Amino acid sequence: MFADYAKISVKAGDGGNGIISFRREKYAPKGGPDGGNGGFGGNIVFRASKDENTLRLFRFKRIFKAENGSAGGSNNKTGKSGKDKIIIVPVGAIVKDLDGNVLADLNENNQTAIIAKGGRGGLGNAAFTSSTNRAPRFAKEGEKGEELNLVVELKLLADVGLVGFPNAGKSSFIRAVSDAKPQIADYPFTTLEPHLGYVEGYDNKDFIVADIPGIIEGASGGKGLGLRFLRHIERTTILLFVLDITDEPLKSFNKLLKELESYNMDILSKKRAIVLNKIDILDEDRERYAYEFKDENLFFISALKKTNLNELLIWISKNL
Ligand SMILES: Nc1nc2c(ncn2[C@@H]2O[C@H](COP(=O)(O)OP(=O)(O)OP(=O)(O)O)[C@@H](O)[C@H]2O)c(=O)[nH]1
Ligand SMILES: [Mg+2]
Repeated sequence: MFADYAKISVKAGDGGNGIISFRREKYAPKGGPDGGNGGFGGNIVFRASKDENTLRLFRFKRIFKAENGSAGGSNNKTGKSGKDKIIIVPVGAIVKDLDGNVLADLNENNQTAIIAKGGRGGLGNAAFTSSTNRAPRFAKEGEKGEELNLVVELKLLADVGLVGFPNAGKSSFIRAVSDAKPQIADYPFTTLEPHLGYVEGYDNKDFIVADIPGIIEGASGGKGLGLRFLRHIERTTILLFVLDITDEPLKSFNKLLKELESYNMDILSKKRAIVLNKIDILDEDRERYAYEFKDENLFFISALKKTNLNELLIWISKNL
């Protein structure tokens, strides 16, 4: 399962019951009504956080409940409100009901949305006191909290998408420039699900980079992990082609273009840069590459050693 889609259930807290109570004081046997109201039930709240990258949380936990409100007390005491349940999701999460209606579209860091409302507390008998009924013997139950089944989707709201063959160093790059911590290893298809990294760009132009699984020749025909992850980068402004400089980058680039072309031509009209990675191993023939990639924006970096990253980040900030 890939963590960009999850079905969950939520239940907001019930309101606390109002209570029936009468003052009992020494020497005042017939005290007035003093039953307090119940407290509010807690809400189910979603909050977007740039520190969260996937919907992995929902893999093992599918049911979320907020706290119930407490019952009212004697002496006109209102019951304690139940605590909200805050569900933290990545920026770009969309919360829908099962009919597909969008309940929240969380596009910004720290944006919150109340998805299920806690029940109101019931009124205690004191609240029903009136000139005609000075000693009401009834109180109300708290309202039930809303209960919903939800679909949470992660629309990767990335500004920059990484494409490349497996092992080119896409995940290493996103690790080097952002706070994302995807796995890195020297075998293909280390990355099985998309990751987002939040990058502090230049001139306060922060941006989000999407690391997606590697693409291989034949991916458009279903080879490897196929091309389905490309939908996550369809809406990015910029594509970075991350190519291993030690492994015939021009050939790789042409193969990648072919695969992308068969997926969707529009993807090729995006602004893009060629990022030749692993210059710590091999850094020769820059002129040849400049010639081979002459119509492209070309960068030479080492994601591993964090070499020449600034220049690229500046270019991205300027081109967003
Ligand atoms: N020497 C060197 N090795 C690198 C560099 N960048 C990545 N690597 C290594 O290349 C291997 C693959 O790196 P990843 O970042 O996992 O590559 P990826 O493109 O995310 O690969 P997939 O997730 O499998 O598509 C790892 O062993 C990295 O340590 C680099 O700049 N220099
Ligand atoms: Mg990877």
